[in-house]
This record gives sequence, structure tokens and C-alpha cells, in this order.
Amino acid sequence: MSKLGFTRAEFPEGFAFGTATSAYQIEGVKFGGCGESHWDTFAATPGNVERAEDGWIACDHYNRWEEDLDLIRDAGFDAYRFSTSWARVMPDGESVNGEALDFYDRLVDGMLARGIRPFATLYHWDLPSALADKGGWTNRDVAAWFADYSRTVMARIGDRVEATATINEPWCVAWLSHFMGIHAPGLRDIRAAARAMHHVLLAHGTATQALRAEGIDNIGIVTNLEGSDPVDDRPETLAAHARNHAIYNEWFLSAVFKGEYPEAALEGLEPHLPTGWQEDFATIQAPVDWLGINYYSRHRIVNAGGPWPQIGYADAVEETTAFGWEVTPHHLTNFLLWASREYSGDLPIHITENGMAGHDYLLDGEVPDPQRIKYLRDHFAAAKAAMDQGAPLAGYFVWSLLDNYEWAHGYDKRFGLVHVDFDTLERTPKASWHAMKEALKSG
Ligand code: IFM
Repeated sequence: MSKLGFTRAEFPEGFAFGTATSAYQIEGVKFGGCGESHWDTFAATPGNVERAEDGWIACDHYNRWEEDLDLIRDAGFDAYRFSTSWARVMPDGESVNGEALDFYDRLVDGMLARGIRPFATLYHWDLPSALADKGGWTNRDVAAWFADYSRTVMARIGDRVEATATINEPWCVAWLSHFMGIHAPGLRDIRAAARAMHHVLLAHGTATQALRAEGIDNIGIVTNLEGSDPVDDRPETLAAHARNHAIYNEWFLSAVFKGEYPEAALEGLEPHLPTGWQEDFATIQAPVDWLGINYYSRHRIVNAGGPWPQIGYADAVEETTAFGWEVTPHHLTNFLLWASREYSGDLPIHITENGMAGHDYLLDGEVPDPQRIKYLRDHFAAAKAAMDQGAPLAGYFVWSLLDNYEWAHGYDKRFGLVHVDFDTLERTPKASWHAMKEALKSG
């Protein structure tokens, strides 16, 4: 048995073992005529990002992509989930940067040349500043802007991409960024949040329809689902827990697959939704071919009091990662079963992200990361348990290939299977990369 506790033979033929990254986190916006995004200005504002770090150089993937694809191939991965940058492709939000399309064209060809199956994500958070100036996700027009950008990218690479996701983690795009103020644009406003919660779905549906009209298929959306448990069974705690689950997990799945929003979220958000929001479900429900689930951890929920939604987080009680996130693999099993039973039915599900941040360090040319190996072993087992109970799991992408820019936390939260020295940009595979290689070699 491999260190990761699984062999390929335990998974169906064609199962996509993959790894994932995103453009802003690795490429380096300094290169290739990339335009400014709301993450550049958010990071340049004191107090938003640790050490005010940004994606200027990041992992220099824009120049080192061949070495990075070699690392994916050499580990034995079947698939690579990457994202295209909106601000790189449309630096001013409108006109197209040919260099950007050339780059993604080379990248996709580089994957195919190495036998790696390309899984593209169109939005992983790099909104052009020119569109942020017009209100970004709070402006209904974002749906048409996003469809236009999606068409432009897929006209160039859509013929060779196996699967396409519209939006990565709509909860982060909308709630974390417009209600909690933790990600760009850093708003803390319930009206802005409600509009972003709706427009991100409208953008997903509008782009899905636009891509289909151009003959692109195998389209999905990537939701991040977070486990939660109420700290006690007092009615006010249970109500806060239900609201958290509705806003975090149910809102997006319910809209895409059922054409409705959950009551526990509508009770606070409905007054702030744009007029006529119900009519948009016809677009939001544009059929998808697969569902992506990103899963990492859970929160213990308390009632924080104060204004709606009164969601508060209690201290962790389980083992935690370097991020302070609790390690709770059983929630992954539950989510895979719940999402297919309640929403996506027989559609294939991909675990589009799963992984952990560690206090990883380079020692004599090696990077020992035993906690990550155990984390992955337990989560692969949790995924397998869901499959054994009928969940239609078709792929599993480890987050992330490389240590990279972890948004508001800058560069010191290391999620990579491969260590990156951010002074020299040298890559060193960690013990977990070697463990993946061993498992993927197994019959
Ligand atoms: O790094 C992020 C990624 O961009 C989106 N999903 C969660 C990861 C870890 O926080």
C-alpha cells in the first residue's frame, strides 16, 4: 500500500488524478502585458494583505511554465486544473491582449505534449481594475462582460481543453469579498454582498449559455463547500448554523440546480437583491455537465449576536493546519453524498481542490511534510468512502502544485506539493509530491 493509502486500481478507469493552481497566485502579473486587477490595488492598500505582498512575480510561472508542467507529468498526474487571468487577457477590461492568448495556447499545448489533460477555470478572482471601477460584481453588466471574456478565451483554447469551469468559489467572490471584506475588493456591505451573490451566478449562467452557443461543452462551476457544526443545540445557535450553511453551501447549488435560493439566506438578503432577481434563474439554471467541489475544513458555529446573520466562529478543537483550519475529512464524504443526492444527481463531481497549508521548510535538499501526507491520505479515504456509497466522483485535484500567493495571507501559507523558494524561485518537490508519485505509479 502506498503512503497515501490508495492505489489507482481502486478508482474507476479514466478517473482524473490532478493538481491545481490559479493564475494570479503563480504567474506573475509583471510579465506578458497583464493588466491591473482589483487584487493589485487591494494588496497595495495597507492592512489588507500580510506584508502587503502581491502577485507581481508570484512563482514566475509565466516564464517557468515548462518546468512546472514537467513536475506535474513527473509526479504521474493525469490532469491539471489551471485558470486564465481576466486581467491578463483583457488588461483594460475590453481589448484583447494577444500575448495572453498566446501564453495560454502554449500552456495547453504543453500539457497535451506531456499527456496531461487540461481543466480550465475562467475566473479565479483577477477582475480587471477597469471593470472594478464600474462596480465589478455589484454591477449586473458583469454577466455580459464575463461572457464576452469567456468566449474570447475559449475561442483560442476551447478546442483542446477537456473541461471548463466558469467561476471558482462563488462564495469567496461574493460573500468573503463584499460582506466580510477579507478579499478584494474588501467591502463590508450587505447590499453589495447580496448583489454580488446574485450576479456571480448570473455571470456563470450567461457565460455557460454563451460558450454552448460556440460549441464548447463539458462546462461546470466550482463551489467551495465548508463543513460546519453548531457548538451547542440552543435555538439561536442552530439558527446561526442554518444561516451559515445556507449562505455558504446551499445558495449556489440551489440556484444552479433548483432555480431557487434557500429561505435561511433569503431572510436577510432578499431586501437587497436586485429587482426581478427571480427571473434570472432561467439563465442561472443553464445546464452544467459536471460539478466541482473544493473542500478543506469546517467551522464550529456560534451565534455572534448583533445584526443578521449573527454567524460567529468558535475555536478549533481538532488538529489544525498552519492556517488554523481544522482537519475534518468526514465532512468531505458527507458533502460528496449530499451534493449528488440533493442537487447534481448523476452528473460527475470533481474534487477540484483539496489540500493544506503547512509550516514547510527545505532541509538538505528535501522538504519533509508528514502532516500533508496524512491529510491527503485521510481525504482520499474520505472520497473513496463516498464513492463506495454511490457518489459519482470522477476526479480529485490536489491544491496546490506549488507554494504560491495565498491571497490576504501573502506567501507564508504553503499549500504546495512542491516547495518554492521565493528569493530564488527554485522548485523542490516535497515528500508529499514523492508520495503522490508513488501512489500514482501503483497499479
Ligand atoms: O489558495 C486558495 C485558492 O485560491 C482557492 N481555494 C482555497 C485555496 C486555499 O485557501
